[in-house]
Amino acid sequence: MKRSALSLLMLVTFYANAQYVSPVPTRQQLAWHETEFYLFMHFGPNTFTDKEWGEGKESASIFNPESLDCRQWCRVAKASGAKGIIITAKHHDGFCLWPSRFSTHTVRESKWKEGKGDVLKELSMACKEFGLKFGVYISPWDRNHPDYGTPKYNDVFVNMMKEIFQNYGPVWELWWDGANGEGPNGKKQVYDWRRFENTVKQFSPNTVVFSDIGPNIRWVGNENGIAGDPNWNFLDTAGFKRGIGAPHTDTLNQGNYNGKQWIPAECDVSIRPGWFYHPAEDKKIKTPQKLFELYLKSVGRGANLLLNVPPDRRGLINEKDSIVLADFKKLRDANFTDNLLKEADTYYEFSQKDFSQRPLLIRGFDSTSSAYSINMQNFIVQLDQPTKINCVVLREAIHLGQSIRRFNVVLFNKDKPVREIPGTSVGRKRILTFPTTSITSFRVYLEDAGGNDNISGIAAYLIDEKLIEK
Ligand code: FUL
Repeated sequence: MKRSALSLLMLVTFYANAQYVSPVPTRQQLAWHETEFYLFMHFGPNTFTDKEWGEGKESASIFNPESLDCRQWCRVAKASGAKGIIITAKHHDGFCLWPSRFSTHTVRESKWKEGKGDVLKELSMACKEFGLKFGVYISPWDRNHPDYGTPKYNDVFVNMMKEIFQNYGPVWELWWDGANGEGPNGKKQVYDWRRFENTVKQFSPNTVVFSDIGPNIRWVGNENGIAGDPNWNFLDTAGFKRGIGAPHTDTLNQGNYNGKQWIPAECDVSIRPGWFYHPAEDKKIKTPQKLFELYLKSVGRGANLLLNVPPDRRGLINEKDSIVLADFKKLRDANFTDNLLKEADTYYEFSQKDFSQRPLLIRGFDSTSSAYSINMQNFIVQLDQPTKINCVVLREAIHLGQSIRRFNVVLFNKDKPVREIPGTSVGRKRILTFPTTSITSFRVYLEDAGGNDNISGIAAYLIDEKLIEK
């Protein structure tokens, strides 16, 4: 490339970056960010056949969770600190957990409660009672419905969504699975996504919609519960589709650095190897420590954690899972309750010599709401006495966008810098862990953010060293 062309390219790139204005979340997305951690529940005929992907030919009569108790699910969810439950109302096998008028493969055709049962009704009511958000997974792929593979199926799917919104709403999050295989007639469906999106807008405008590419929440690109580092809340969706045709998994994992739409990542992962309950996996449940690690790699990178805990054949969350969930909660409480900065003072860097000036900000982390922020470039946190820490949590005021592109946290003991923790994205929450270090102060340098560094919270902890990756 000629020199002049290269300089022009550099100029254009510089200009494009300089001009970049971060998109901002909608009110619904902002509220979604605050939910942080919630449960996924895969439940249906697969629970009884020991399959992961039912074929759609299973007899409806096998669905018979004799002790089903959605209030027990909610109790377990509450005790784990989860903020909501997303239920597989219809998985790929097409079986509906509600008596849909648009299918003949539903709870109504099952043995359960002599065909009078309705899981969506019981769960939506229990969620209301327990103050949990109610979310619905509905698979567009349907291996049972006779209309699948024809334009008529798009009507069916729209009608099913309407039924759900009208009979069980409010639906907080709607989950569209990207898998798209053949139906009973051997054909794949051509989905009318625009119509599906319009149906949500019209009948449930506050619902946030998840899929590979949003429109409101994106898949994180893996099913391991791990967000990218960095993790940008932006995605460019133009030219991409759901399923095959979605952006590269790395892009979903990290987002687009200069993306045009605010489409944050949700990390879905199962507490067991499979998504549905299988008795043989009772011994393969993730440990509370493993879940804590995933929490650091999802929520700790500014994403949300959607943890699948599948009800068993009785229709209950298995004791083995609920014990692990309660212990996971205990780990989060034990390690993130004692913010060591409560008594610390925080200063703008330029005010460091002027300690008579009133300290500026943030003593607590969670005490500062996300609606509050201060435009703060580099700053200093001064502790009263030497303190051991191995974790710093930063929070960006994302209602104003995501503008921090690079940061460095420098730990000091007296005047000596003892450790640097460089990083990139912050977003809603950034949890940084490092070997235990005794400090008297630390500085946070926010770089490359065009002067819009809106830190809205900061905290430091001494967490159990066994929970920190070496
Ligand atoms: C995938 C599905 O094929 C799995 O069965 C599961 O529901 C997972 C959450 O999404 O696409």
